[in-house]
Amino acid sequence: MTTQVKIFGPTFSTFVRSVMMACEEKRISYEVTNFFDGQEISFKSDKHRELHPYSKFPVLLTEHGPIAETITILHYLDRLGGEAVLFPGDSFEQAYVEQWSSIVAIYIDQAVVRNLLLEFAFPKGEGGSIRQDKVEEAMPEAKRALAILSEQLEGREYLCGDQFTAADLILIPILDYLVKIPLPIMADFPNLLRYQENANRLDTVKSVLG
Ligand SMILES: N[C@@H](CCC(=O)N[C@@H](CS)C(=O)NCC(=O)O)C(=O)O
Repeated sequence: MTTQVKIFGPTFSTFVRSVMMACEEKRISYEVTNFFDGQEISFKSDKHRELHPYSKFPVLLTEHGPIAETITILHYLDRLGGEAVLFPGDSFEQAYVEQWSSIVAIYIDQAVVRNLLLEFAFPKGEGGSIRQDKVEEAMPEAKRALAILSEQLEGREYLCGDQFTAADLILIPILDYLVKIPLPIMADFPNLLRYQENANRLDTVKSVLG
């Protein structure tokens, strides 16, 4: 397989991981890089802003040019063809996957990643300590997010039914971090634990998250 796409962004980013897993699932060869047009791009630089107006990652670097925003990137990769389909089904079913992809990427990400996980990953307290007040502040919304996911997973193997979709690609890297923090926040949600354990057995997930 020759490299078809390059992914700009750090591999610790949940969204970068979603795009990496999408490439694995679709068997599209990829490379994660900090280079564009032979030039190293530093985060938040003018060049980064040219790739994404809000200097976010991932950005997919294609032979036609850069594409930003994870869900858009997943749609693009899906349209490249291949056996696995990230947005499967008829137009209603595809919209349902898109709906849950957005819910996870916007609301779940805010409540779980931005407000809670980032405090553990990049602690901003005195001497680099975790700010417990920020953690406590984040807990109610994080638990509400997990309750919403747990309810959606009732009677479903994957987020949108019995097929692995783009919505799962966005959710799984978030849960992977969540089970690793020293807080038993997932323990109250057996549906989520079951889902996360099953996800860990998938080759696509293993190849990126280990
Ligand atoms: N809506 C964007 C969100 C991307 C995003 O927030 N990425 C994070 C990394 S996981 C980021 O760029 N963080 C750096 C920052 O916000 O300054 C997408 O779906 O791709």
